[in-house]
Amino acid sequence: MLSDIPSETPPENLAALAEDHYFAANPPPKDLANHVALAREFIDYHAAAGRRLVLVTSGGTTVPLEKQTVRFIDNFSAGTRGATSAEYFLEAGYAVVFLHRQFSLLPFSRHYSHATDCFLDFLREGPNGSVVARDEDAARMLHVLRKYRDARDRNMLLLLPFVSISDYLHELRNVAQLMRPLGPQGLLYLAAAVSDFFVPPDRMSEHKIQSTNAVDAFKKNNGSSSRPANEEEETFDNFDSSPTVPRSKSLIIDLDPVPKFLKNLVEGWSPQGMIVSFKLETDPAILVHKARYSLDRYQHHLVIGNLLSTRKWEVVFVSPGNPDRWIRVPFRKNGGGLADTEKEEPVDPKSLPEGEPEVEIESLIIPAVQGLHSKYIQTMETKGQA
Ligand code: PAZ
Repeated sequence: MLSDIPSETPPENLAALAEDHYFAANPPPKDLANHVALAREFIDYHAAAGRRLVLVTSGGTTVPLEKQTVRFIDNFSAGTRGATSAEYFLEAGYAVVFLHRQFSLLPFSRHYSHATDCFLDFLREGPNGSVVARDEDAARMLHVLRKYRDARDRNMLLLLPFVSISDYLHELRNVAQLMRPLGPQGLLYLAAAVSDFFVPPDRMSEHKIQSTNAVDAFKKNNGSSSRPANEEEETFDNFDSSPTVPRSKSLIIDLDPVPKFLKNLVEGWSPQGMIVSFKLETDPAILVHKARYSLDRYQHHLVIGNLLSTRKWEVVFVSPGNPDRWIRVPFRKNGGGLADTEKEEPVDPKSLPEGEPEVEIESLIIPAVQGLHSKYIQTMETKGQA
């Protein structure tokens, strides 16, 4: 537990101690060794080719409530940002490690895996019992298929799934450390929606949390009956006169904060790679402030701020020594006129047109990140650190 760390510990040792405590207490995912082997081979292959490589994290992390997990806390992220960004990074020539929430959106297949875009809707029966793409969808599907095949055939994309917050952190730490030989050619693009709270293992129930007191009575009676030994006991629901209706329990969940490992990532796991984090907020008034605060606190290279309601329309780049830079897809306002894409404050969500933007904002974000990455590599080379 973090509370075990002695209070007199010097601040510079706190991050390392918190890391040791967390990773010792929270077991790694069962596939970690396999994922590490795959990632090592992939990274070494691209490092030997002198290619840029990006780790894209994507999707939400779960917070299990039980060790044998039946219930967990989750968040909204479908992995759209991560899966879409991965495609544009591939287009820009990067090799991509795609660390994603299991069953969230994947590069390429994302075009056909949504409930609204079921792949079956794009198919029709062809001649002699065959199945072919519908004529109106064939050209686009062929375009996506070619890009997918190219990425696969040239070994440019490695998919690594995670589920829980601790799986994610174990995977992130290992992959980031494996990226060290890439030096500044390595880019970490952290778009996953990572939980800020979790149930520490020493407070986590082994078995499914019970919703009634029936099992307590059963255990008290040494397994002979679920009825209370004494009818006076408050084991049964007092709104029901029948003594066979167990009392329903309320559930109070006490969550600890997840340690912030961005400092460890920047200073220890991947000290030469360029690190881009995302900051999600819902209140436009605090977005830029929170992004700037994160940058100052962790001393990394870029924070991309976005608001839940407008994240497909605009983001803000916050980086050291630069003015905030808003990146926006061009759009016509609800009222009709073309919106000011240069505006230096969040758009009013009410002014946005209905539905999805015509341009994917990642097609603007990735070239901008690539430009900053080029500058970063140059600076590191000048400093003699590449
Ligand atoms: O997965 P998605 O496309 O629906 O959402 C993307 C996002 C909002 C999770 C991402 O852009 C982001 O902000 N990630 C970091 C979230 C955070 O502050 O932890």
